[in-house]
Amino acid sequence: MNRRKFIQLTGALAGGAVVGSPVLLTGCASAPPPPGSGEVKKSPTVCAICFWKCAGFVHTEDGQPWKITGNPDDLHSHGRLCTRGSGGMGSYLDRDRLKKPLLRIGEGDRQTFKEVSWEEALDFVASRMKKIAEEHGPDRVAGFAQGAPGAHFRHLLKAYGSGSFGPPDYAQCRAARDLAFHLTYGQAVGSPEPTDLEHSRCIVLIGTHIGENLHNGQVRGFARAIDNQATIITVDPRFSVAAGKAKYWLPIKPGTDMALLLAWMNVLVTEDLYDKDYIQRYAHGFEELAEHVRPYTPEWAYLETGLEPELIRRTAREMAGHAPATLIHPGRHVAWYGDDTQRTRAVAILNALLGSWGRPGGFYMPEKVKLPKYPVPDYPKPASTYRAAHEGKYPLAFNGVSNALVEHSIGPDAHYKGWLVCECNLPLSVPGMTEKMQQAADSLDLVVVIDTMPMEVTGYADVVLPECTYLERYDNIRNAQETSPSLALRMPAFEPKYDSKPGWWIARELGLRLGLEKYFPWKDFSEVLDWQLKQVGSSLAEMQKIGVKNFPRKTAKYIAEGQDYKFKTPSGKIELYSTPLKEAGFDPLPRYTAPQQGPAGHYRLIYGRAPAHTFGRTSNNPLLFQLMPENTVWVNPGAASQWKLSSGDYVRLKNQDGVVSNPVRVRVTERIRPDSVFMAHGFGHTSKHLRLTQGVGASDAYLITNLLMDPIMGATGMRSNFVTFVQGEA
Ligand SMILES: Nc1nc2c(c(=O)[nH]1)N[C@H]1C(S)=C(S)[C@@H](COP(=O)(O)OP(=O)(O)OC[C@H]3O[C@@H](n4cnc5c(=O)[nH]c(N)nc54)[C@H](O)[C@@H]3O)O[C@H]1N2
Ligand SMILES: Nc1nc2c(c(=O)[nH]1)N[C@H]1C(S)=C(S)[C@@H](COP(=O)(O)OP(=O)(O)OC[C@H]3O[C@@H](n4cnc5c(=O)[nH]c(N)nc54)[C@H](O)[C@@H]3O)O[C@H]1N2
Ligand code: SF4
Ligand SMILES: [Mo]
Repeated sequence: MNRRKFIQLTGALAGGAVVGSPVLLTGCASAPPPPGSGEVKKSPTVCAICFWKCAGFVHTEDGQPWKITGNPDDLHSHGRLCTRGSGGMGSYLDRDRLKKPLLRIGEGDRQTFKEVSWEEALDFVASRMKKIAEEHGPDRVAGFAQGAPGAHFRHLLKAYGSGSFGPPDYAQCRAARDLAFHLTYGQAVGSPEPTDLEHSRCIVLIGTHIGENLHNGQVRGFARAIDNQATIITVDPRFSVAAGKAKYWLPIKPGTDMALLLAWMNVLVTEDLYDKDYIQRYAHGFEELAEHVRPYTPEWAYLETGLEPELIRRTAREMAGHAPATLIHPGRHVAWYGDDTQRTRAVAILNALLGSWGRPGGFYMPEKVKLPKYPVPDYPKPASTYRAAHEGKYPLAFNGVSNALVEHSIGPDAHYKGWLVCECNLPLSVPGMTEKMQQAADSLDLVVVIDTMPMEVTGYADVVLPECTYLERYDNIRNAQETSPSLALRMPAFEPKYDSKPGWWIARELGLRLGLEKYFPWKDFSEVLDWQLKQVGSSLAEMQKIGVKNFPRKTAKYIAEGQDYKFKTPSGKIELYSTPLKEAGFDPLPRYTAPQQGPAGHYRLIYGRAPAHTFGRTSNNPLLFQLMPENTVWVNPGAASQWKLSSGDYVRLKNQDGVVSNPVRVRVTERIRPDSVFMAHGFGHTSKHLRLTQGVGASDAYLITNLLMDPIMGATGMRSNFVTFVQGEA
């Protein structure tokens, strides 16, 4: 049964749906119960609605959902959850959740899913995995596994013998930035970003828009900086919410950011505005950099970026005036134009010129708790890793590029024979893969999807395993880098609904069936947590009460004035000039390449976050759906009048390769440049079983067919796609 037909889960399979439940339809799950009417309980959680992982409490009344609030001791949230986190109960209540394990069965030419027992589903997966291991080797199973559940399946796959992982939060998200900072400072930025926003005197946001992009700690730090009258400079072709708070909005011509960054460096160097002591003490390659940026004058940059030379000079001087408390934010979703490592290197270098790394108001030094791992044997060495899919490309990649892994799953001789997908909706989060996903699914011997919802990716599976939501399970302790070391516990507030199970349980059951019991020497994941917590003077019982435990710092938060500090780079210095890049055949200093232009009558497609949603994972959440049911396409008034479009009209978009979108509502606004259109990512779902959101709004993912790959590490640049309008029926 190799050719997989895409299966739309049908309503008939849903079973037990609470259609018309007042909680679902009115969102009154978050309304307080009448006082004193039931037993109120509160249990700690770590929010899983986005990757920021705020700690909070789930409040129940007589075991029924009431509300989720922030934990005041939590450094990620300082006690306040964002809109999405507060609406997290909707993920538990969603009537469209996956409810039972599903197995693909063929009936003649027709394929469908059959509800099966866990026993049958797990036996099936384990037997196929054994077969692949025997016939091809366990390294031929690739993992697309994200988030806290992903960690359980990465453990399983590593124990099995796989070394290929290609999660969308690598090549489609922040990996280029992390490599760039690692090359420059010997340290990746990581998450949460150690940006000392609240002490900043000047914050520069380049294509990152705190406020719509909601990560609680950052929003709070940003708000504090604004209260403290810090200068905000935003560089964005769109007038973002952050731009509304800014002293300077630089509506840059899309794709020319490198020109601006080089021109800023030019001003700092030629006007002697950089931090000389810092550079002399800590940096390597300043002479080469100074020489390199000489031709990149603001006058030169004007022709590329459309930004007045005087504005470029003035903003550079303002940044220098507040240094080192000036923060050029490193951004997060940086997979833009195929020069992403080099562009974020330019951001890293600019920060170095201002002396902001390791200084108050710039970047602080994060610290984690040294939490021992639960003892299990070493993993076997995989016979091949994700590099097999890179074909010698992307030499500095430190994880698999999802697109490359998909491509190497196509055809009878493909490297990969099986996929295990957990918490990744590949069709919407890995652009440019629509046809290739189907071709891969046609070729693979096994596709397992572990999800909470009947998202598009489930349509390619042989087996769908329904995970319970984060409110119904334990996961690994959150041990994230913060201003102070801090641990947080996620524990179940409810029994798993329907026939769903926690990820740790699913991974362990598969492990036992694969003969990997030595990697799972416990019965319940709470044993692992208790053991780990006891190594650092806490316990599961303590954490079940407090949720968050903060520890005193053991290392300094900042580099002291004049301190002899050794960076973890080959030279022990901040590498303005990068020898590792040169040795790998790349520019040791960042260079500018002009962006591709679109066909006539086309507009550059720009996308980004909306405050009420996380990607496509929340668009069917009944509580968040009410806040933002659909996305809109932002169109500049000039373009709108040319195409006779008004706000509220529905229009389809057609990209340079002829791909046509769902109808999407127009929003005519001066807040977008005339050469571009913008829409929020995460809409345009096609899975029929997402009853609220299916067919609502348009998907940027399907319109992104031209990918610009970063040759250094494989980031999939998505911002070189252009659309035109199709009116009427397309
Ligand atoms: N076109 C386009 N593509 C993008 C982006 C973009 O802006 N535009 N952004 C990129 C970025 S920055 C990122 S980080 C990635 C994100 O990529 P993804 O994380 O793949 O994006 P989501 O759409 O949120 O899909 C998450 C999937 O996990 C499932 N899920 C949610 N909670 C759980 C859980 O508790 N357990 C399990 N097992 N599954 C769960 C959801 O139902 C959904 O299927 O996308 C990248 N791709
Ligand atoms: N509400 C909400 N918050 C989130 C998420 C979410 O899904 N929802 N996801 C989280 C995740 S995983 C990530 S990675 C971050 C991503 O958050 P960000 O890093 O802020 O990335 P985007 O949301 O993609 O923002 C893109 C911005 O870049 C602008 N832009 C487009 N082209 C250009 C250009 O050529 N130059 C410049 N300078 N700007 C340009 C767009 O107009 C838009 O304002 O958000 C995080 N926070
Ligand atoms: S920022 Fe919002 S969605 Fe993300 S973890 Fe925190 S509360 Fe949850
Ligand atoms: Mo991301």
